Amino acid sequence: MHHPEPLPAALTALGRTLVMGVVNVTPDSFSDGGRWFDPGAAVRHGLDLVAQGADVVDVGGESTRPGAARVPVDEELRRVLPVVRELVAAGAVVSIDTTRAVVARAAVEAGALILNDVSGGLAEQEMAGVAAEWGGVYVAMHWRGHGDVMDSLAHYDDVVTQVRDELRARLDALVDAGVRLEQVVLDPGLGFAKPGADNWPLLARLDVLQELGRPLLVGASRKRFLGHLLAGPDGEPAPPVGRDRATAAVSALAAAAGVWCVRVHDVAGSADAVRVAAAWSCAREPQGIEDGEHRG
Ligand code: PMM
Repeated sequence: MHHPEPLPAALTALGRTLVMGVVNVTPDSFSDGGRWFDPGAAVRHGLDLVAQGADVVDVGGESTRPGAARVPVDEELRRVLPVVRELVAAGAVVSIDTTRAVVARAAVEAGALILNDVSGGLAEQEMAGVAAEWGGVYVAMHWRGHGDVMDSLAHYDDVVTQVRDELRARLDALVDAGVRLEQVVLDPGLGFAKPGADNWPLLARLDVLQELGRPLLVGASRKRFLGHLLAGPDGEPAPPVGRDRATAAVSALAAAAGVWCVRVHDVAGSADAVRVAAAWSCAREPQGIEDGEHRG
């Protein structure tokens, strides 16, 4: 396998939280179900997200929504590979959202620079081997099981310390399998085996997850807990697209807490939010303002 380009300096030197825009090449995602299922539409959408300020485009071919059934591997490959290839050719920094080693390998061969595994290597043992051999950025998310069972696995005594400890166990297992610590980005896995209020302590105590010493990615975008927060007087959760402003607010707060990246569907609001957070923290160190991209 070829070794990855490092992330472009233009990304690593930004001095702010990155924004990852989501392109779900699926007919059934909970948040944007079916809108980008056609490869041409998916590529156009990815490029739109870049134009709106996405630093990275995350391409996924399998819905992870609660209750979702698995997609056959051939179908997942058929969905994502043309989209990854075209976005890479157009100059986008592409991340591949998959739990499958075969898909991960094909996508990085096609030029993806980030491997985003919502199972953190638990779904397929071979994934760690692919990440290790390849050597690029590997996002390991907190996960307890696939979409069909995950809500039944949502039992916590203390969600923050348990997620931290389960992520630490993943980190150790990945390193044992040959992945370098410096490759790994960790993610609390909001909404995954966490249907409701358990998501808030995770956001409020990102510092506890930061104890693990790795950069964090946060994916709150359009998730159920935001729908519940914004429920109308009848108690009906706000619909997924009605959660975008709240998502941008989470992005601002997560950026202020120092996360490496936020993963969102609606990029424009979060692109502004991470810039606000950067200018805010930069103003604590006056000399930083002179050099930052957020001058003025
Ligand atoms: N959430 C979804 C999918 N992939 N990847 C990471 N790293 N973190 C997340 O929170 C995450 C993810 C949920 O599915 P969606 O694409 O339908 O929002």
